[in-house]
Amino acid sequence: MTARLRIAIQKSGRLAERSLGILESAGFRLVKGANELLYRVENAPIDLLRIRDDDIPAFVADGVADFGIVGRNVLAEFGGARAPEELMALGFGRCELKLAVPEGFAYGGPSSLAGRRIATSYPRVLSRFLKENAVEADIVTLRGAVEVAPRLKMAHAICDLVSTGATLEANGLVAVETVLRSEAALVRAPSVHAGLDSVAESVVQRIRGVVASLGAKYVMMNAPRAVLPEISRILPGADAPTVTPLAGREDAVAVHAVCQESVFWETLERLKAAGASSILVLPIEKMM
Ligand code: PRT
Ligand code: ZN
Repeated sequence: MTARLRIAIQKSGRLAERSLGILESAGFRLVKGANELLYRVENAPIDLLRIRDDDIPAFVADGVADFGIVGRNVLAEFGGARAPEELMALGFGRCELKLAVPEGFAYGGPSSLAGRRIATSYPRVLSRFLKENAVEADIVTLRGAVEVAPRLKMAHAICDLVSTGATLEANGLVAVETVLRSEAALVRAPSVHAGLDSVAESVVQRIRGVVASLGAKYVMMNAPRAVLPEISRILPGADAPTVTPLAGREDAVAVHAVCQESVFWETLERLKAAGASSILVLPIEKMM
């Protein structure tokens, strides 16, 4: 039996679908295995281990999986020297770990939390934050429903993940500090299984390509030579554009550029105002 690379992803939850999606966009064709735990990639020697997100750092740190896709918040809580190496942020699952207090709490900075009780599912990250701010407070560790702790008089404040802020608002809480900014990340084991180095390399290259191409656009236009510097300044997140002559036109050129950031209508209007014409914005399917 030939060795197979293992990638640990969340089985179900907020990261599950996008994790599968990124691997599919990277050209890996997934088929369900004999059990729910395992998906196989049919066109490469790779298996996906579908587990709880909290278990992913340990699976990768212990080398049970070679790679993992997991929220930076979970990695930070796993913490310490054992935490697997983060290779790249993946651009989804964005959220922030925030300290929040009930409306009406007179908050004047972290020192306002001294001697108070704070409920969280992230005791290690929170205790690091408190230490950095030289605040001594009690941490109450809860698995879930952290946002109700103040109302139940279990805690004076909470430290929890926030994305839209609706949960805080519904519970009469106000965010006062950002402890950690998080998104899904690709992590790697200290060493990959023997004989799988080239497969591992291609996983990393392809995922890098997918992530880079996600927000990127290919922009083409014609423009007078004289305004090239201004056009380069307007193009969002572009390297030096490719400039080619236009047949029969001495004064004008064609400009092609890969823009790493979103290209908005406002950008097109500014390009037009600068003198560009025939502006086209195209999606990029693959990039390496
Ligand atoms: O079963 P398993 O253990 O795998 O899943 P889980 O229930 O532990 O995690 P899941 O699926 O809820 O979240 C997985 C990851 O998604 C988290 O570890 C984060 O990295 C990321 N993520 C992004 C979030 C949120 N946004 C988020 N809003 N995780 C949780 N929330 C919760 C938050 O805890 C709070 O209860 O949503 C609520 C707040 O949301 P808003 O929109 O009201 O602010
Ligand atoms: Zn979890």
